[in-house]
Amino acid sequence: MQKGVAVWFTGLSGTGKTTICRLVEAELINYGIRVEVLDGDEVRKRLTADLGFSKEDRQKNIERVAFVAKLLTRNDVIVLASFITPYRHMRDYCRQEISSFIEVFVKCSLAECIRRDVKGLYKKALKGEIHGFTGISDPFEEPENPDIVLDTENEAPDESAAIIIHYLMQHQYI
Ligand code: GGZ
Repeated sequence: MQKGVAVWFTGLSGTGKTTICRLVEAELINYGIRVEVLDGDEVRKRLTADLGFSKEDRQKNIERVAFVAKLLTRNDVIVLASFITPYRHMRDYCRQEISSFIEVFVKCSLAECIRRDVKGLYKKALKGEIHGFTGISDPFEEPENPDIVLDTENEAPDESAAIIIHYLMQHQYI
């Protein structure tokens, strides 16, 4: 048995949201659980390709994804959503829309994200080549009361994934 829930990973670019989601997904598939990943990078190429990174567009992006997550979770799919979701009001909106919702703060210092800079986006943002980049020239409001905090500066991705799996088991979603 499984119970639908949206596990919503929020955090800066480069904190490890996508990596952790994919590890959790693989583990759940192993257990024979129905799971879908909604990831910013992929969703923005398809469902929200018309949107940019202004506050309004980010809001629309999250609203559309929350709608999809709501449909899936009410059909008892486990949804792993990985979006920066930089504003508190956006995350509160998701919590209201999706009746079963777990907020996961993927925590990592800006300095470490800049050091990692996997996609070279921070370098560009720091040079002013990308405007409104979260953490550099756009805000990220840290969650005040997340259900789970993953400290990816000090945890390996598989440890973070194990925390999520443990939480889902403990709360009888899986
Ligand atoms: C933040 C940006 C930006 C700007 C492009 N600001 O590390 P990534 O590359 O793969 O993840 C980031 C992704 C963020 O999309 P989201 O849908 O998660 O954002 S939001 O929740 O705010 O709607 C990053 C890339 O897109 N990216 N430009 N200006 N991230």
